[in-house]
Amino acid sequence: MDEKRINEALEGLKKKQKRALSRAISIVENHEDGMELVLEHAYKNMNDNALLIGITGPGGAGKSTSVDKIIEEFRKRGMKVGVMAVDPSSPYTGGAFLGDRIRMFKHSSDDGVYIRSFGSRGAMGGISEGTKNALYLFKNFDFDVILIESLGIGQDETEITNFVDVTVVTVVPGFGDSVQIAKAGMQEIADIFVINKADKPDAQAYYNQMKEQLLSIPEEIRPLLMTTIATTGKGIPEMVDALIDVGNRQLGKRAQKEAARVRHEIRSQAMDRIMERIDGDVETLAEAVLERKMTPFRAAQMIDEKVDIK
Ligand SMILES: Nc1nc2c(ncn2[C@@H]2O[C@H](COP(=O)(O)OP(=O)(O)OP(=O)(O)O)[C@@H](O)[C@H]2O)c(=O)[nH]1
Ligand SMILES: [Mg+2]
Repeated sequence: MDEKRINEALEGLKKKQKRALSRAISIVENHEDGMELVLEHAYKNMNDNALLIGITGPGGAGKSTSVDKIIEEFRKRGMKVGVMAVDPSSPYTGGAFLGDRIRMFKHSSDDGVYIRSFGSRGAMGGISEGTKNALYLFKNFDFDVILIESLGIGQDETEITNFVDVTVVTVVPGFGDSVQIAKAGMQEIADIFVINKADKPDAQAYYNQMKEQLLSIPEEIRPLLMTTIATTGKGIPEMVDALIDVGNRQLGKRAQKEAARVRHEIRSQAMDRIMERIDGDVETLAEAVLERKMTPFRAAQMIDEKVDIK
């Protein structure tokens, strides 16, 4: 283990140095030696000061462009911003990566902003283990806001909602009709719906349709509906007002949400480990089941017995 590297990272984290944050994230993301030490430190020293905002939505909706403008708006208000950009792994949106770099460069001279891109590593647009762990690291710093951009449209793909106080779903005019949006479960995860690219000609019609659709949701849990033109920044100050407003209202739900999430996280990580252990047996048993030599029920029982022994 490169103890020097680990110790430097830990010392740097204590002093809240951005360089140490970058290094610690790399250690955790790449599963380098010492990862557990870094994680342990990060988890124990997390603070709950930052408002956590998730920005999700389909590819190309303008999430990164919006995040860029949102950063500026928070900075105007004197707030420190951390950004986690979870890159979509789809080759069709490969261009976004360069975009992120250019944006990063723009804010790189500002000490109140820290931006880091993450590969989603095939996690179905969901949030990878490395990204989750990086969030613990971000929470060791003194950000007032942490923004997490991730690709996703449905409930399955937007696990991120479990980690944030406010979830924004960014859509664009023409992105599906209201039925498709309802089917994707987007209304359930969104605290705020943002129709970006409001400069498009069909934006008003799309807004009206969405507004109507949202009326079917009880008012207490109905997501806000807003429009923005991220490229010009139109609607961004209003969006930031709403983020702060909704965020403050959601703070009371944090403890309950965290308890549910921690249970889910332990379960899902344990599941992954168990899955890895039983994969070979599943293969072998599947053959026996396919040859009608055994029921799937019995196969599962056998695996259960085996896992039990260890
Ligand atoms: N006309 C118009 N174009 C926009 C607007 N916002 C963003 N765009 C453009 O849409 C394209 C995609 O923007 P991004 O911000 O990269 O979108 P994204 O949602 O982050 O995309 P992924 O990260 O690939 O999922 C870019 O060419 C932007 O310039 C807008 O309000 N109006
Ligand atoms: Mg993007």
